[in-house]
Amino acid sequence: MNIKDIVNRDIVNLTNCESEPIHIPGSIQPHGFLLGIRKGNSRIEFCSANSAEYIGIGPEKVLGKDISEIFPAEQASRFTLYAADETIDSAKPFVFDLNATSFNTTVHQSGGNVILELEPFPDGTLNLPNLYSQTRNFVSIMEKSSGLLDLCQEVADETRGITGYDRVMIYRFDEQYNGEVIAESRREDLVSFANQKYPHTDIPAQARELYIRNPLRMIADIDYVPVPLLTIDDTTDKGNHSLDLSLSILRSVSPIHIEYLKNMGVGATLTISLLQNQKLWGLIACHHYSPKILPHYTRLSALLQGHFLTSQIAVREVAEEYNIGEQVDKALVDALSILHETENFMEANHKSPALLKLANASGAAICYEGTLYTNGLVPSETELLDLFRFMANTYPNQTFETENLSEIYPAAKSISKYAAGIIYHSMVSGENDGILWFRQEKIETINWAGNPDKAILPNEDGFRLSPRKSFELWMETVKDRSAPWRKSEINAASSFSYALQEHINYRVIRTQEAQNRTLNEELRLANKELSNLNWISTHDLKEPLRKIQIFASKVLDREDPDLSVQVKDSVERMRFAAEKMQLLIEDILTYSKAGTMEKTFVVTDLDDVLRNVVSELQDTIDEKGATLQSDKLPSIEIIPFQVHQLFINLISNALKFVKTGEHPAIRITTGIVDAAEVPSEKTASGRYHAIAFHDNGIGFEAEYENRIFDIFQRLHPAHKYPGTGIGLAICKKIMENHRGFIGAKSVFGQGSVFTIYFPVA
Ligand code: BLA
Repeated sequence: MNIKDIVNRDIVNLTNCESEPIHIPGSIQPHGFLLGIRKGNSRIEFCSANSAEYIGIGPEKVLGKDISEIFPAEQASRFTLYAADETIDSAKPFVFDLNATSFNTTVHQSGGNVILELEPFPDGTLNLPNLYSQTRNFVSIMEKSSGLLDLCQEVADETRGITGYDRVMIYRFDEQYNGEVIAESRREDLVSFANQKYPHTDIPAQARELYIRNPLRMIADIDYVPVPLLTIDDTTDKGNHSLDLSLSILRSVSPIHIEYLKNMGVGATLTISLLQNQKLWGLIACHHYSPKILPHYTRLSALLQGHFLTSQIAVREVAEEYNIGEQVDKALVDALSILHETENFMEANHKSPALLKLANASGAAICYEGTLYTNGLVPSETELLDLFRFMANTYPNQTFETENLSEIYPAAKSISKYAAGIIYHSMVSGENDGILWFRQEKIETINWAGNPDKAILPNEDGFRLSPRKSFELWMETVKDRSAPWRKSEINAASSFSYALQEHINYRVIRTQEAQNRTLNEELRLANKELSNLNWISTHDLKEPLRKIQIFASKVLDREDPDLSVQVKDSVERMRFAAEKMQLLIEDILTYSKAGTMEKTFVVTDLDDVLRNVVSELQDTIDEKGATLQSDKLPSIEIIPFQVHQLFINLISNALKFVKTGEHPAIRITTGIVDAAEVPSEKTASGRYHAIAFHDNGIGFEAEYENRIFDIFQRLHPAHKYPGTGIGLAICKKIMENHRGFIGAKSVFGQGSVFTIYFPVA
């Protein structure tokens, strides 16, 4: 019979350790020996090379034999029953006795094999732990420790008490599996590792994977010589003879890791996985500075500490999140009340500490109408302006947060000291405006307690693997990164940003209101001045004008033969000009009165108004041989004297602008129309009485349809059609006073239609 070993001799080094198949080393640690049988069979297929040291029988005599040929038949048949169970309870290991030695036998299935790991009881007795007192202790710890860190400290102390290791650490992973020692219980003379940080590469992915499946590992003596696993070399069998030792307790450990521990001066370790949601949350890592074999039941007690701690992690983390959330909320409330109490938060309160606390930020900056307002630790002004510009372009009208700004903004590498992580909210007040909260780079914020230099022993190959190197690597992996933002912090920052935006909007409205107020005041003064002007035009202008007219008339009436024809002509022109000026003054007066006079609305029958107007204009009508025809007009609420004026103006125009040789024919029609039919750009709404004045006059070009209502707008030569150019402007103002409109349509040379629109009550 030929025997071969199944040792994995692939060379592992620092560059390929991620792919080292640590679950199939083909060797074990020597503090026990290993046997392997096929499932449902009792022939021994695998045997570790050290069997003779424990049972006095070498592998060449063990391999190929039945269990019952090595151990007493009674034990062998009990074992067959024990191993047939689908789930083997590790709390009840099998015990083989041979030559007055008891072997604690841990049994598990691996693929098609059943693996037996036999360890002699180190102190010769089977020491059952006092689970009752262990549990009672934990419950009291649970009650007295308030936070997660307290609890970890207690568990570290308790685990050291139970196991006797020189150092017990609670090691926690971050999202990238970088680790940190968050609690430590140690022999007093040892240097502390508390708060030390390690990169994720110190525990490669396949190792973490393995530790999820197998929650406990022990290295009993760092200086051990691995013991090969042997099997029968059957040349006819080309099968794969490797043995998966994932769940094994004696598995030989990766040489890389051994080197690491040696460099630290460690003699033995025990590691227990701490899981949360099927992921590795952390480890309980125990170090001893000399070899140490922990008996089976003590290992189980240590494992129980791990279970105790794991059971509390989620609850404590939620409680911690809650506490932080509460502090954040409080800071938010403070910040909001400051915001609401101040006129201009940017100017007066941007340095308020609550602004930072609400997001647990190390700095904050507001960019408002291009001006920067900063609080706490922030990059320089130019760097900030560049960053705001970048954010406004990349995330317009958005919010954004990151713990690694340089990932999206390479220029951030130079500002990581202040701005490794940011929360950003854009604001609409001006170009590039927004608010930023900053977090420093993690490295900057380390409160360094453990000195990694102290955690190494001198070694001739230059500490290739050592905590010092690890720490440098950790710094590389977390470079330019801040601690991640919590949900509560992100939410508080949002709430504050929205409130700040409102604050700014409110300020804009307030400034506009103030501007409107000043404008109104200016308008009021202008109006007052205007009515003074009216006063001047009526009294101060009219009076001298009247005198000019009187004296001109006197000169002309005297029929003085001494006056030359030329002088008479000049005086006549002077009188005419004065008359025109008087007319103009009167019209301006009417126009301005139309705006300023008291407006009393009375329900009036427009037919009555029309009748009065016609009788006032009767002479002209007769003189021009005009005809006037009207629909029945409605009764509406109007300012009667103004509408009288309006009708006078419209009908006078129709009588005035006639084609030579024709008699004016005026037709007034009425109806009700929708706002859409009213010729106004904006404010028409509801329904309107539309009253149209049609004439057969000279009309005007379509382009004048709007301008015709402007003051002093004249379309026709004054000598032919005299007037001041104010009449239609007065009509427009009157219609405005009635919340109505006026419009004009015409075909040049064929007549015009002027329509007035009164809102239907
Ligand atoms: C495994 N590395 C581990 C383990 C720990 C550490 C806790 C689990 C193994 C065990 O149960 O003991 C790391 N141990 C630490 C750290 C401290 C500690 C950080 O006590 C700090 C106090 N290791 C490296 C590098 C590589 C590496 C650079 O530092 C690879 C290039 C590999 N570490 C490595 C491997 C394992 C490991 C392969 C698996 C060991 C095994 O289970 O076989």
